[in-house]
Amino acid sequence: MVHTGEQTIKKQLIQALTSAGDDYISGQYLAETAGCSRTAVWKHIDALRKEGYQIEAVKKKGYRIVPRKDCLTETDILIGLETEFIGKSIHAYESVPTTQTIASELAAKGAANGTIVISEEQTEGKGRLRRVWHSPHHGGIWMSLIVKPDIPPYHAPRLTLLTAVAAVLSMREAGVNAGIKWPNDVLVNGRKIAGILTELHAESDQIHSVIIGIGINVNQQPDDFNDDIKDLATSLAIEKGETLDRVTFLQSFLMHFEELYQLFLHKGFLPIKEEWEKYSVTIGKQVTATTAQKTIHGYASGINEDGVLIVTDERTKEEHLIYSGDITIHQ
Ligand code: BTX
Repeated sequence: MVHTGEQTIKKQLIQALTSAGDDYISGQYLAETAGCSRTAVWKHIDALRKEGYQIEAVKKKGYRIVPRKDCLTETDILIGLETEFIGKSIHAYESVPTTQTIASELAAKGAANGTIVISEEQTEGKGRLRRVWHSPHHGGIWMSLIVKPDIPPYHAPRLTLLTAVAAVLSMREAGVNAGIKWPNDVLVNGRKIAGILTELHAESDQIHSVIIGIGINVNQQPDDFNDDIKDLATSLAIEKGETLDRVTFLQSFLMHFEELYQLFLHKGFLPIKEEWEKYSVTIGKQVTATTAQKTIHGYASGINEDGVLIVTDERTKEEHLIYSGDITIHQ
């Protein structure tokens, strides 16, 4: 993460170099475009190389960028990102154990609302309940988003549902018909394409931060999935039959998230709940709900204003509120 002024210069340099394509452009031209000295151009080109850009420098000709594939760098994500505050501060890594821990540490040190931590690979990606989240190199989007909403801590689970809606909207925009399985699985044709893990840092009546971890399978092919998830998982590329530009997809996700987040803060949970129900694949189905205490077979009739699933027992007709657990859907 760098200061805004430096980031603006880097963005301008990348845009100028990219639009020049195969041609070299002079240091002087770059300096004029970015409004800085030639020494500053050199310094920022050096910083961009460290971020992973391949930029050639040839005497008397100038600079040229080597096109590269879809990398989730801070500069690439910021170019064209139209949000106000979500994703405006980015910590991008090549490989980390889990983005969740880094985000928690940054939040404790006062990271800005909307900061994201993203990595090309996670070696210890976490799911819920100490499950593993497979996060192979260059296949997906593994990201933790820090938000600091002024809401009571017990409302924080609503953000999980909101995030699932943002994921579904960005997937549908990319041409993939995703749905939501309560509480947080994003599915396509019954296979998991994304997972969400929300962690709360709060005192009894006040939220310090919410760390929303989201893993989205973007460009994996069937062989990229481990044996244990081969039959359960899918990716956007598998569903669409072509690879996607992860940066564009991420920008669309962040935009949808910000819109829904603002809506939630200003208008409450109802509009989010309605969107969630629209894309739910659980509501209106016969399900088996397994919680730590019990197993219920019944009809999933809806969610309440806390995002709690309502299941009506088939035999007794009693309504059960499912706060957390796993759901099997029977067609
Ligand atoms: P979950 O507990 O709902 O799902 C975990 C289960 O999903 C696993 O037990 C496995 O069966 C399956 N699974 C594991 N990896 C994948 C995958 N890549 N695609 C499809 N299915 C899979 C869901 O937990 C929460 C996931 C959050 C992941 C993000 S990534 C960024 C952040 N950092 C981090 O460590 N976790 C979050």
